[in-house]
Amino acid sequence: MHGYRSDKILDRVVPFAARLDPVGGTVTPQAPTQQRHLADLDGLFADETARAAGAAADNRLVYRVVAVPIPDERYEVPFSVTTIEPGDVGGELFMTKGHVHDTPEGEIYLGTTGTGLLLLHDGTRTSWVAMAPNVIGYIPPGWAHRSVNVGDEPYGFLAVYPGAAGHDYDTIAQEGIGARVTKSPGGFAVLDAEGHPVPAGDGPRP
Ligand code: M6P
Ligand code: ZN
Repeated sequence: MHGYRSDKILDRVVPFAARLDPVGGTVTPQAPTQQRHLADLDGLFADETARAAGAAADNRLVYRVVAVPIPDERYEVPFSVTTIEPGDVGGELFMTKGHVHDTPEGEIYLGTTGTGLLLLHDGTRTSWVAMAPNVIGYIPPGWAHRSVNVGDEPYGFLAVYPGAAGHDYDTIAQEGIGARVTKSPGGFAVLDAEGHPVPAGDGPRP
């Protein structure tokens, strides 16, 4: 029995309900939308020449993140909807930058539109899970994660994560995330650095 807490730090956000618009890829109320165009994604795709050419030509939007106004702070549980457009750079499918959490917190994704793939890497092992509306993807503590649109429509998902998690982009930028996802005749291929297919995750292993 601990009783109620009156710490000011626990009083940053009052109770509220948010509304998810899966088709529009939004949550309301919302903080300013974060957009990532080709020009913002220097070094992300293997074919940097194709990325730079695309940025100079039409600078397409690759993905955007609409978040509720909950701060990324300890004890809070922020959530957001990310929408990745269909497309590719030199055959490599549109994806998020991807990140590792600064503190090893887990995260939950719920697919809302289209089809995607959640790619995960823990520094040694690489795995991925197929995402679609109503599929819940689990990111275990310590696993880097990146999302990829493997379909012809926008791929959207709701993400829920501990506010203290933080976003480390440097580790993936320097060491990669174990695989790249490319267009293939059968749809898509998940290939490691040697060009070998990476098998999908086979379910929970508690
Ligand atoms: C999800 C969450 C966010 C993340 C966003 C975009 O909504 O995981 O925390 O910021 O995807 O991914 P990234 O930060 O890797 O660009
Ligand atoms: Zn995360």
